[in-house]
Amino acid sequence: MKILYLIVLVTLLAVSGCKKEKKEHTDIKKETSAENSVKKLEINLVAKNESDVSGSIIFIEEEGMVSMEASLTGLSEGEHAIHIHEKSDCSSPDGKSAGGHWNPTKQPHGKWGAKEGFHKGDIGNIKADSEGNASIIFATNDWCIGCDDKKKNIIGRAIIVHQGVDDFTTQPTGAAGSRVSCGGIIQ
Ligand SMILES: [Cu+2]
Ligand SMILES: [Zn+2]
Repeated sequence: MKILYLIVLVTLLAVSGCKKEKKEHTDIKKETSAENSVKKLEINLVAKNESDVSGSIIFIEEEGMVSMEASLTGLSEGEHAIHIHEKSDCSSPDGKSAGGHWNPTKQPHGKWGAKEGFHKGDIGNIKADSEGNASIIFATNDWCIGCDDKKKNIIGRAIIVHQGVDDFTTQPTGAAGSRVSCGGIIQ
């Protein structure tokens, strides 16, 4: 009997051994680089209030920082306010369809970074040369491109460029005058 048991045992081991060999190894490590992906968004600005001001802006989000690189043409020489406004609606001829300054944190209007407060859309002023060209590079970790934080997400807002200069004190607009260019921040 002992011998029979031994034969059965050896046979069972041999069969299970064969099965194990046939089993494929699928535990290859999966790459998890998706979380570190770079988000990029390019928008175009269109002229408003019968101006000639147009341009393009590239937003890039990388490792929690959003950078904005804007280049504009058709401006009058000198400084012009540039803000993020509430709505990505540039349909009205005066650009007022974009609403007021984007201000999700209910702060007073001001200069970016001011301790008295500032809107999340208070980018500031850009300076146009004698040819009417202007460019600006701006970066902040207070924005995001399409995240769940409503106080940071710039998607659904608009970039507005004004004829006048932002004085950083007049509430709630900075007394920047009419809107000469508008671009919806949409994907
Ligand atoms: Cu504005
Ligand atoms: Zn403002």
